Amino acid sequence: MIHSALINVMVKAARRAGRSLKRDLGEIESLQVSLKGPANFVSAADKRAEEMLYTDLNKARPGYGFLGEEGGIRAGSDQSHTWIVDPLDGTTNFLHGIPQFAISIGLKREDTVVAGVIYNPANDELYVAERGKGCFLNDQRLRVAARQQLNSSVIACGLPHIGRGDLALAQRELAAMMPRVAGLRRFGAASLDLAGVAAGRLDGYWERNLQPWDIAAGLLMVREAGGTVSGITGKDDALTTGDVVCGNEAIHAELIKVLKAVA
Ligand code: 2AM
Ligand code: CA
Repeated sequence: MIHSALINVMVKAARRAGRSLKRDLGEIESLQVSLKGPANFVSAADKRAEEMLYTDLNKARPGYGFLGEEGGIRAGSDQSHTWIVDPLDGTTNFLHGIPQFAISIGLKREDTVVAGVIYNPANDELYVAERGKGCFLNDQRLRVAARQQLNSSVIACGLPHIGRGDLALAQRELAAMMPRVAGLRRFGAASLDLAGVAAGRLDGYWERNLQPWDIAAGLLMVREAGGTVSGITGKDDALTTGDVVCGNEAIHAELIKVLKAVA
């Protein structure tokens, strides 16, 4: 599979930062003895990965802006292009040595995400998507699942983090969803949940209160794999609201129906 020069740049950056995270993951277990140790270590690993990504992406495309989870926005001379980067999505998993975390890189041109790369260095799964050119997992073209009914679907979700979000709302959503689906999952890395929907492993996914770096690349992936993505009200505003619902057209519509009824 031959990708564009742009995708090659993104993949190379993701793989280099991924090697760094993978080395750091190996260190985590030896740090578990001290309570504060691992959290500080992870935060350093996270920052190190972001700096690597900034260095590589900036070198390849000087002038593009850069929005990263750790460093915030770094404006570039080119106002129309911005990298949207999460150097470590699924931090809690990483901290616990659970191999469900990823680097997520999106590229926004004007108001549209035009390219995305999501890389899980723990299992070497690499997802790439380019607007109008499809979505791929390790060079295999992806298509969202075809299941039409919730009762045969596996649906992933996100839950409010401690001290944040609307706990009562999340409880109503879970109570409404549980009896309607074949299986409900909570994996803890939004980028990989979106990639999982693109890959047809998950039939659908919803989560609230996410940040652009969690979802920029993944939203494009679901669309390029033929899926439907929106905010929880059904409007095309997931990237700006941080609330996401996705699946194939039918499952997306079913999820919206259930979520709206308890909102
Ligand atoms: P992170 O690991 O990069 O922080 C899981 O529900 C998703 O929410 C992950 O993609 C995670 O990204 C994000 N997340 C984790 N902790 C969060 C917090 N305190 N507030 C908002 N988002 C969070
Ligand atoms: Ca994240």
